This record gives sequence, C-alpha cells and structure tokens, in this order.
Amino acid sequence: MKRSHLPKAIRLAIVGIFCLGMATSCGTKTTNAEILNSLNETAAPAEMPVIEAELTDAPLVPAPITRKHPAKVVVRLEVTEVVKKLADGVDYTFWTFGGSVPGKFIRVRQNDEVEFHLMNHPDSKNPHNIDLHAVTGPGGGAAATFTAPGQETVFNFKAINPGLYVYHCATAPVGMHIANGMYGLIMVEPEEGMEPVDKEYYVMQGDFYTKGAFGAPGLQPFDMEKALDEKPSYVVFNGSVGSMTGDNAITAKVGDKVRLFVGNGGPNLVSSFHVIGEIFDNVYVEGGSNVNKNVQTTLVPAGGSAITEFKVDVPGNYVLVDHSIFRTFNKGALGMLKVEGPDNLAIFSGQTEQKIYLPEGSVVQEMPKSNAPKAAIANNKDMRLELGKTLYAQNCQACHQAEGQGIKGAFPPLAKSDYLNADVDRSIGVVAHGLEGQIKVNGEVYNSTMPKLKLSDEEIANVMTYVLNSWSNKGGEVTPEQVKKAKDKYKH
Ligand code: HEC
Ligand SMILES: [Cu+2]
Repeated sequence: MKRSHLPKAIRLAIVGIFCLGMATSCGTKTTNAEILNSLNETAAPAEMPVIEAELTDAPLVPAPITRKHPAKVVVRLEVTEVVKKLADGVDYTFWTFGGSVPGKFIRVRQNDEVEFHLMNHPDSKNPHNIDLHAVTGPGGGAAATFTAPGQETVFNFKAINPGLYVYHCATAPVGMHIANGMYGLIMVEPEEGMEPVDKEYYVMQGDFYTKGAFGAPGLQPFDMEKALDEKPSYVVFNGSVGSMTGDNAITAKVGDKVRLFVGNGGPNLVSSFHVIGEIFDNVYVEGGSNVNKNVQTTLVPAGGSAITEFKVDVPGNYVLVDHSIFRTFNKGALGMLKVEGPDNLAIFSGQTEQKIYLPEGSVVQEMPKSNAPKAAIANNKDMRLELGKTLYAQNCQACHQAEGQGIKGAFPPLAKSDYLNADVDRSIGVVAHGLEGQIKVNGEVYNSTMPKLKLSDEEIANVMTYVLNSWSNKGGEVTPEQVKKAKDKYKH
C-alpha cells in the first residue's frame, strides 16, 4: 500500500496543527503509539465482497444501498486545484475533492470497511489531506492522508456509526483549505437501510471570501482578512451562484417524496436552511438518527449536516434558502426546486406570485469602510520584537511552525533559511505580496503558495524583525521605511 512520502512523525505534526485550530475533531483519547498502530492497520478480511464506490457530483447522489451485508468499499478521491465560475463573470481558484465544490458524494453502509485512496493531482500547488467525520480514529484520517502533489495515500476505516457526515481538508491553514471549497458529504446508511423516496439531492452550503465585493468581475483571489472577520462576499449552495437555478434547478413531480442531503462546509457560517413554500415532514437533525417532524427551518452547523424529507403536493417553484436572508438575496445562497404536475386546489389556490423571490442579482451594496483600530506603533527594536512575536504566532506559525522549522515538502523553514538571510528585502516582498512558484530553501525545492497577508508596513517590519532575530537567523532591524521600499522593489 502506497503512503505519503512524509515520515509518520511529520504526519502526526500535521494533526497537531489541525488540533490547535479545530479542537473538537481531535482525538484526545488516543496516545501517539496508538495513532502509529492505527496507521499500520491492515485491510478488511478477504471474504468480504469488494465494491468500487460510486461517487457523484452535486446535486446528484449515488443510488441507495440495497445490500443486506457489509462490504469492503474502495473510494478513490482525487484532489485538484481548478479555476471555475463562482458567479457570472467571476472566477475563483477552487481546491476540490474530485473537481468541483462540494466534493464527491460518498455513500456506504453501516459496518462497511472503507479503503480510502486520496490522490493529489500533480498540478496541485499545495499538499492536502482529508478528515472524514464518519471516521472513528485520530484526525478522521487527516494524519494518514497528508498527500503532496502527485502522490497518493491510502487508509482504512470501518463506518461504525450511521448518519450523514461532512468531510473536509485539514491541512494547515485549515480555514483556507475549507474556504477554497475542500468539503463534501459521506452518507453512512443504517443497516436497515433508508426509506425509499422518489427524488434524492445533494445540497451543500459554503461561504467564500474574495478580495472584490460580491459581483466584482474577474479571477478573484482569496481574502484572508475577510475570512478572519467572518465576512464572506459570497454564500452559495453547491459552489457557485446559480448552481441550482434556471436550467440547473432540481426537479420533482407533484406527489413525489423528496429527500435533501444538506451539508454545510462553512468555514464560518451556520445555515438556517429553509425551503420556501414547504414544510419538512422529517428532519434527521444534524444528520444523526433522531427525526424531528414538521420543521420549517433547520440549523445546519458549519461542519455539520441535516437530512430533510418532504412530499411535494402542489406544483411551482420552491426556493432553497439560508433564512439569514441577506445571504440569499445578496450573497448567492439561493437554489430552486421546480415541481411539475396538476394543481391541487384543496391544498393551495390563488395567484402564484414569483417575483418577490427572484434574486436581487448584481445589486452590489457598498459597505462603509471599517475604521479598524490602529495597530500599536513600535518606537524601538525591543518593542518591534515583542509585537513581532505576536504577529508571527497569529500570521505565520500555522505554516512555518513555532520554531520556524517549516514542514518538509510543504512549508519552507524560516529558521536558518538561506533564502531569507541572503536577501531580506526579497523576503519582505514575499510577505507583502505573497509568493507562488518554485523556490529553493536550504537545498530543498518548494513549489507551493504563500497567500498574500494583509499586514501594514509597520506590522511587516515588526514580524520580519522578530524572524531575523529568532532561531539563529542573522539579526538586524527592519523599519517600516525599509518595508515600503522593498515592497515596491519586489512588486510582481
Ligand atoms: C498559508 C501558509 C503560509 C503562511 C500563513 C505564511 N507563509 Fe511564508 N511561505 C509559505 C509557502 C508555501 C512558502 C513557499 C512559497 C513557494 O513555494 O513559492 C513561503 C515562503 C516564505 C518565505 C521565503 C522562503 C523562506 O523560507 O525563507 C518567507 C521569508 C516567508 N514565507 C515568511 C513568512 C512570514 C513572515 C509569514 C507571516 C507574516 C508567513 N510567511 C506566512 C506559506 C506560508
Ligand atoms: Cu487542502
């Protein structure tokens, strides 16, 4: 079985990073020795039937499972980084599980043994991994699947608990990987199976953070500051504005029972999921086994799910929304279920007025400029070092690590970095503008992406002074004036 080229210790370190960010998903019950053992676990017994999993793109889901016995299910999921439409005239570089957002829908049966292959396309710029909430075990598989571009990793798990589960990338910086679209759903059907219905669909919400405001045209880069502030420019179903409207609307016939597998990738927002003009007959709350009856709006947490079921009695257009309603009419969270068939005047009669539910479209509303508090100003080197230390922990540590040691193959070291020490101005340029493409640090090649961070000249001066005076680097002081010059010199 092929594994990550990284030593186990490093894969464990990745889980460590992830645990700092998202403590809830991290196993505290296991020791490192146990984690290592689980990494070596072998496949299912030979007598089990082996099935290649059917994987689907939203809004479709794989066929319900009719098997009455467990099987060994092989899942092959490929990560790609692709430019796709986020809205009309707006493109975005999505990081995907299987080519689109949300990732492929996976469907297995309780007590199936899953052999999970994660491939990372050779053209990817970043390493990725996967944490499936359906997994019982450390990191949900994150440590076992840390995968560099052009690599494939494999791990096995037993789907013990039935339910609808989110999966997502958990590579640092976790928030950025999720914000770029790295999430999807896996349904673990209960042993007794699921009640048959007429239509099943896959709907997953996500919030997106672009440099430009909603509707600003062109290829839009990720905006870290908006993500930290939890102020998305877009909130959408299935990866783009209009993914489920017009010709893309999902459909049903009068009398059909409809089941929606609803997920929320976040990274930040909680969804108040609602279908205008319908009442959910059943909601499997949070994707678990309890059923609530007769529900109008159901909460779908970030990193959570719900299964909603309803019978459609009356023809017309039913609008799927996040009832935090500005998101629907001003940020894109709007889908449509078209129901065709004969009227049922006993249930609904009268003029059907649709206009009020059309999206307000490209009406971009200008937000007042925020008066962000001014950062503290350092007037000597000691103060710069102190402020820089905090800035480093907040802005750099997730990737370059606490001691500046980096992570081999993914994030270059800042400690004793020949690249950094050879040309401080060039490194200031990296911090100011971000960096993409191949560089060599201490003999190792890195070909990855450092995002542009929104730091002021003062902040860059402080963090660079801290970096230069840490971990045996060459020392010195960087001033805001030097930053200003270096920024212009290394503009690209
Ligand atoms: C999202 C992860 C990430 C964050 C956050 C990040 N970097 Fe980087 N950084 C990278 C990557 C990846 C590269 C290499 C880019 C490439 O391969 O082109 C890099 C390269 C660098 C380099 C040049 C190479 C070297 O090792 O000397 C410097 C200097 C640097 N970063 C400093 C910083 C500082 C300072 C911060 C915080 C203010 C920071 N980085 C935040 C990922 C990150
Ligand atoms: Cu990722």
